[in-house]
Amino acid sequence: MKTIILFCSILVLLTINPLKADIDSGLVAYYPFNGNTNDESGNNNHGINSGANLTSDINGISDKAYYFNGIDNNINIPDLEINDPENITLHALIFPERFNNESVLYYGEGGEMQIAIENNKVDVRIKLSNYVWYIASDPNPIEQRWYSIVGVWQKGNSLKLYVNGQLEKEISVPNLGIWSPVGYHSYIGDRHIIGSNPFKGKIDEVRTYSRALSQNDITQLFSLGASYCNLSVIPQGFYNSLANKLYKTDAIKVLIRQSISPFSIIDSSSALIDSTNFSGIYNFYQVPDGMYYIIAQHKNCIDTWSSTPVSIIRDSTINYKFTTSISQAYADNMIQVDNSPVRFGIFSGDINKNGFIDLDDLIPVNNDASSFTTGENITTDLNGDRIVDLTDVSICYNNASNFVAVIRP
Ligand SMILES: [Ca+2]
Ligand SMILES: [Ca+2]
Ligand SMILES: [Ca+2]
Ligand SMILES: [Ca+2]
Repeated sequence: MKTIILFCSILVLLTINPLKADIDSGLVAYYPFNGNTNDESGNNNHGINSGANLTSDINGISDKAYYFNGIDNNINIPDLEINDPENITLHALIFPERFNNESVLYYGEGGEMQIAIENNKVDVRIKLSNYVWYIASDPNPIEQRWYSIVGVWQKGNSLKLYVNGQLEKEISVPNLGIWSPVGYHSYIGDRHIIGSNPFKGKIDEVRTYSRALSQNDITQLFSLGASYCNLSVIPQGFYNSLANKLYKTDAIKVLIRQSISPFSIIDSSSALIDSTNFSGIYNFYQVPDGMYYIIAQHKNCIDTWSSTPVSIIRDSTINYKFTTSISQAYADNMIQVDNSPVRFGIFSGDINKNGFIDLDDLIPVNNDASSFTTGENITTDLNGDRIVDLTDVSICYNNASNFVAVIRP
């Protein structure tokens, strides 16, 4: 018996440890900000703090991240040497409060590479030996909330930017080494010219690597300490009951709300819903283990609450399908969109998002149909076929006739 237990323990160790080893391999410096600016990679690249204050982290735990005032705060790393750099990865968790000319993380010893925010967009940039900066910038604007940002440079290959675990931008780079300044220091929250690009907001979990992290590694980094939701939902109008799939994919936002009055919003996350299995993967960082309502939000649908509170636990995944049964929605507030297979959708037609589908929604749909409005992502295009016409009017009219509205606890 003892042998079996020992064998099982070894098996468990073998299966858990490789995961951890992956995201630690090639680590040059790691600042988890556990109450100080120490490098916990074992390489003694400790940071010197100039004015940044300890603050709460992504999980709301005090003194586990640093706040930078956007004027003169920074953390200086005097000797952050990445030897023989041909592959570099920079990572940080950030909560920006300002969106222009911010330097999140500046690697400046033996080269210049940076995570920055400029013109409302986060980017990773690198200066190569031809003195040219190469910049991979997120196409989407950044907002005032937590993000996981990863920049990966592979010499002669690519510069990639990952936001919240997803590859958002990739550019190709010439086969040149990184520009090598002498005597530059590295900084968290600014650049080597102090005060030139001070960051305003929170920074945490800073990591630098002497290797190019894979998508798999980056998914793991993004997942540390999060809880996940695999949610399936169908926006009524988008469903094609002949093809048994959506006309097009679209973004669904998920809100996590307290299970008791006043049902405060604890966290939210957006993802694209797959057009054939109707599911999206959501990560939540700010949700303590417990029971919560899950709310599906779409740009022109009725917000739909889960039938009951659902258990959410850190480092685990919950699966929730609004699509399989009408009773998955609070007060059965959905509509059947297919008989074969049986599927349910959230009501389409709340154009002004006030919680009711009525004449105030029908009028703009009707107006856009009269003027033959076409294009991507039009709010009045209820079935997502890029044209506003009678089909959209009839979806809205039917739901308005039935006085469809948000039903919630
Ligand atoms: Ca931390
Ligand atoms: Ca069907
Ligand atoms: Ca409305
Ligand atoms: Ca349409």
